[in-house]
Amino acid sequence: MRIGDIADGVTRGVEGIAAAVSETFMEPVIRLGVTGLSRAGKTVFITSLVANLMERGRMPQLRAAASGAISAAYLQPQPDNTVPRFDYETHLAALTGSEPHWPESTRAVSELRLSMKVRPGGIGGLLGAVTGPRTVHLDIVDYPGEWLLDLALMERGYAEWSGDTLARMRERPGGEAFAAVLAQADPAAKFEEVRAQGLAAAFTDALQAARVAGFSDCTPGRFLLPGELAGSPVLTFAPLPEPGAATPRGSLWREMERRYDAYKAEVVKPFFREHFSRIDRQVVLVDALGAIHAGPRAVEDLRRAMTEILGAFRPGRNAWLSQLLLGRRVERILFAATKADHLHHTQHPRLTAIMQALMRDARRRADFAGAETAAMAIAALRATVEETRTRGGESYDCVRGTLLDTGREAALYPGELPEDPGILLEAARDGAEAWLDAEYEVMRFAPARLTLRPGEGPPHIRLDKAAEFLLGDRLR
Ligand SMILES: Nc1nc2c(ncn2[C@@H]2O[C@H](COP(=O)(O)OP(=O)(O)OP(=O)(O)O)[C@@H](O)[C@H]2O)c(=O)[nH]1
Ligand SMILES: [Mg+2]
Repeated sequence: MRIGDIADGVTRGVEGIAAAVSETFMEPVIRLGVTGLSRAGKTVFITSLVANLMERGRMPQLRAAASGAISAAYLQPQPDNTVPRFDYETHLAALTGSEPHWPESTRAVSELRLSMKVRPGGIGGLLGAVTGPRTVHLDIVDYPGEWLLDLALMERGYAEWSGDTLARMRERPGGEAFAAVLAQADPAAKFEEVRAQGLAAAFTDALQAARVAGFSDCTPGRFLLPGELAGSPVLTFAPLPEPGAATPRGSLWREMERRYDAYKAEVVKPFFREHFSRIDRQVVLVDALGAIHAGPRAVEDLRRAMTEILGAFRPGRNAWLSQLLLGRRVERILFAATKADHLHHTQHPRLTAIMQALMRDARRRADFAGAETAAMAIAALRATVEETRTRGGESYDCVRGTLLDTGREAALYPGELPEDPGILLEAARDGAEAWLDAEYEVMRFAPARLTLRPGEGPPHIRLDKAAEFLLGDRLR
């Protein structure tokens, strides 16, 4: 075996030991991180992507699928033994069964391995004829975007974090209720567990209220998604106003500070070390339509969250992270606005333009260079069909689907996004309370009942284009 073979990662049809060795060491692996804030569409995205990579009839814009270079794709046991497996079969059954419904919300990191047989150059490709097909493993890792936003905590001590968080909460839903609980606590008084629990519970409620109202950055991330950490000291703290004088030992402030530091050391760090540091390609799913519906403040908050997320991928920004990554870095990052099937296709370019403007801004602010980035509008699972209706002599481009709340069919007009994304983003930046001259309806459709032909995955919008950006170069 020549060194060149190893470097190319090409598997040859050799037998015996050489084949076993190649299995372990030579088959290329792409580690694709899929993230987004809660309800952004991660589970639906992964399920539909995997289904559409296994049955590639609806993936013309993924070149390796269109050319026939991918000859087979199949699930295999994942490499990480202690990470929960992404429950593909259950999620697919939910989406494509006889009573289609959206999958359950997921609360933690999970992983799935899809292996693909790839013939370089596609069917009849000269290279493929020489080297034979090789196997490319795609390891998909689903993790909450909230965990990524926690990186901002690493650079801040408890006092600074408390100050920032209290200021931010004042302007958000839930902030007042928390302030009322806070008013009864004296940071310099002796620490009492019950008081700490009350504060943490009120703080969690406020984060939840902000999330429900469409705000993106509701960190610390595990307060919303505690999993098995629920009730533990690392999740039993809250921001406090800094006492003027030095805080005595054993005070509420001191213990809260200690728990905040423990959260960073024992929750945030392990995630970045064990999961984040190994990602090659990343898709960040964004419910941009949801934020637009929620109003200018939510859009401004989304913009800030995107900057923070991009900042996490910027090598060198954070000394601790740089040391962890040792020069490794994510090669491509896609920001995808999900649920584009809520809009008629005539409005898709506008949603894309909004995403691109948000991303440009995030790149500029995070002073980002390095990874290739792209922004687009997609729907991982198309739940609607398009319809143009006329009323009062005007025609409206609508989408039709089954309403989630009533189970009835309806054609809805979502409102019109502006042609110039600057109009939305400027109103957001200026702190406007509401959009001036437009309203955007939020829609909740149930997944449509499907009859899939052999060779076809579930219907989507531009999932193939997203896959081409994320994986295309590694499948040629
Ligand atoms: N119309 C439409 N709705 C979608 C699509 N993808 C997601 N949704 C909606 O968004 C909701 C959340 O999608 P999920 O994939 O569960 O989102 P998630 O990011 O995994 O959410 P958590 O696990 O709770 O963090 C779904 O229940 C759907 O209502 C899509 O492609 N089209
Ligand atoms: Mg999920």
